[in-house]
Amino acid sequence: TFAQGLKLVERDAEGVDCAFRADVLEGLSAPQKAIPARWFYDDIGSELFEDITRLPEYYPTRAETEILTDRAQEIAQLIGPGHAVVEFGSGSSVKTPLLLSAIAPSAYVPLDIAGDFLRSSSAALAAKFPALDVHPVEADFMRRVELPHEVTGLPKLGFFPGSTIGNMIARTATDLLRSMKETLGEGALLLIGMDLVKDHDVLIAAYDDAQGVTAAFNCNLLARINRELDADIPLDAFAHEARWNDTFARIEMHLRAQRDVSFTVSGKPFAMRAGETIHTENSHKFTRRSGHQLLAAGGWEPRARWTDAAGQFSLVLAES
Ligand code: AVI
Repeated sequence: TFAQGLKLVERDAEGVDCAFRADVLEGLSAPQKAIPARWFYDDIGSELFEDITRLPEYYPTRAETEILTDRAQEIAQLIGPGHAVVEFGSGSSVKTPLLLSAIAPSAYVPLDIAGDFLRSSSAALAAKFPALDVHPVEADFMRRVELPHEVTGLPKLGFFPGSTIGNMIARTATDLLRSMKETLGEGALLLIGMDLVKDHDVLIAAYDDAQGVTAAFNCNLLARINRELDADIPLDAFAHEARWNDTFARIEMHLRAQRDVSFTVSGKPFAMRAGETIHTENSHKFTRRSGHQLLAAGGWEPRARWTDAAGQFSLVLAES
């Protein structure tokens, strides 16, 4: 069965997402301009991200899918049947079915802020698993989320694949892991993807692909600001950039101004110098140790860990 999602995103009288506007205005006012990466994912951004996952250079999705395929039995044995699987994000058309077929859950609850994408991907999944109760919730999962009453009493498995945890700085990641624990309740399990530190050229290529899909994904953030926040940012004045930051063990994405540029967002004026950047994403890469330290800081104890054959990506099962 497929329940229509609950709507939990706060909008003003004109339908503007208040948190989006606040983050953009604050981020563009900082000395190093920066906008949180979660705002990439409107419907267009979510589709572009799906395209990224199919790129030859973007190894994480293939590596994680390989783990879920090759280790399905082992994973299922450790988790057991009958869980409510709570996915933090809309779910991928490949990874989610792999997990659901492996572990025979009772219910599936995807949480996401991109409402239309959430509803269409949930409907597709419900069609694939007709016996499964699917309860999508449109919500910002960075905060504690009230789960639908239908899954009360079921054991909970949080699923957070894709190394999305790597898109947060340590403090935010820790806060998220703690709110996941609150959302899921005592005794819950968490299956989480964590991308690994590796050769920098491999990393840079994964975030600056030859076809320019990642560039389009990055630039869509500016287009989204223009569409939703009454802004006039000249898109042709910005170029995509991916760089490795060794101090923080992360790939950074920026939008670099190609010339001096000025624009307004929601009536507020902004100016940028040629060469100045808007920092749009961090994608932290982990070692076994740094991954486990982060989980522990968020209140989760690692129980098992798998990597793909090439050792590019890890999937960790943790217990609260
Ligand atoms: C969703 N997240 C884990 C992706 C990543 O690899 O950090 C987002 C992404 N950004 C550029 N390419 C993919």
